[in-house]
Amino acid sequence: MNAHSPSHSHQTLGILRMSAGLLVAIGMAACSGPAPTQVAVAQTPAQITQSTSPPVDVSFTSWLSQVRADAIKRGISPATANAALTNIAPIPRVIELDNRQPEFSNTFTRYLTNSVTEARVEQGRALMQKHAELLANLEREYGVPARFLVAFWGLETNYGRVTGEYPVVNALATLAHEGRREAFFREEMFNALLILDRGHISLAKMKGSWAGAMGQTQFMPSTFLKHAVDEDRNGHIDIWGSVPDALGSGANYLKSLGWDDERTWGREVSLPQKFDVALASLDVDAKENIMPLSEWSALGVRKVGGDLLPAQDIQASLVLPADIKGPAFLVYGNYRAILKWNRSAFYAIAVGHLADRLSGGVSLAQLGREGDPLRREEIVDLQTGLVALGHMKTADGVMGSATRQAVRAFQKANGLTPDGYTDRAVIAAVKAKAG
Ligand SMILES: [Ca+2]
Repeated sequence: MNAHSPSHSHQTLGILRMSAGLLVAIGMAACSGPAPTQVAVAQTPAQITQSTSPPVDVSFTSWLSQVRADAIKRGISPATANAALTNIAPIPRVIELDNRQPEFSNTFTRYLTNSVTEARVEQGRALMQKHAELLANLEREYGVPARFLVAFWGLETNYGRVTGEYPVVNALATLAHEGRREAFFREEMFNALLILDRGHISLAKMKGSWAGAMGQTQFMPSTFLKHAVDEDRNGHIDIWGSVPDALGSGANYLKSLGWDDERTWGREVSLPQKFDVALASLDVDAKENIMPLSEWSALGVRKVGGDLLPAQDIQASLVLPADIKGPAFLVYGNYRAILKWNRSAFYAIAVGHLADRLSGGVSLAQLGREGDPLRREEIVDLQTGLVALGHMKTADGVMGSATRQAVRAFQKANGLTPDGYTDRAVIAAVKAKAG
């Protein structure tokens, strides 16, 4: 399971993100177009503080005293448990965000344009210079190149600028009490208490996203406990305020996810005129048709611009995040390491592409026009038709792997290009066929 997005992301190709930085990045984009409702507008601390003094919620209060007792039984000091779990109330905004269903699907072009901006590239390059020594040490110590560490940093929190303003224990208590995923959030809440107990951060400074992702790397408390490191060796792991601790923790985490320092993440490629588009992976993990670069070469896949692919023994799969006319990527093992950080193809490509840009790479060649985001009802319509035609089992309104596979099956059965991509023409064709 993804280390910091506890829900939704297992099915989506980049729709929901709970980390503070990306939500704001998407939020800014929403100003210029139809506003996707998955946008979480950042709250000011004042709004959040206000929401913690509502009428007393009896069920929450009695639940909380039980949780407090459990925490102490589990070895959390009474002082920490009492300070963190007394006089708090559910945060209504957190429940609202947790229950929110996206009204629109995101499009790759929109996502990439908003997450890899020129400003972000420039700031990232400047920060690579500023922290050159630290980054070189981290690369030596953990085997993760500077450009990737800085790319994660940029996408998660806009380089530490937007780390979330929700009090983490309170937010996690809200989600655990709400009950949809109680076991997960309850455990994360205990983990957060353990971090407080160990003195890494004060209760007042333990802030994060509404779902409990913390600090400049947006680690969930469990990820913090397993992978965060005291890189500046001052006795505290401070992924909120210490850049060495934040980036060192990110590097240590990526190392644990199997980062291969001999390789990059993948590359944009160009496909030949005649190409079996069904070779593209539709599952989120990009594990279909993994083949050596030499085989992709033999099929006519080239670097953007027409040069031959590197003559190296690299296993790669093909990802088409938009339709067949959009950009194509051959992705390697590190792409899947990025997916373990956040299981979203859009995110993984954005990290890889931002890393490339930070080290002087050019913009994507085939980014193309920005497609229209699909409304949730349109996705449900499509799925209802696909269910009727026997291509999928249930209509859930989420554009995930199952839907893409079903679309591909429909396309194949009807002589259409099987890229698994949904646009309004495909929806119309499915509806016409399903009657
Ligand atoms: Ca430290």
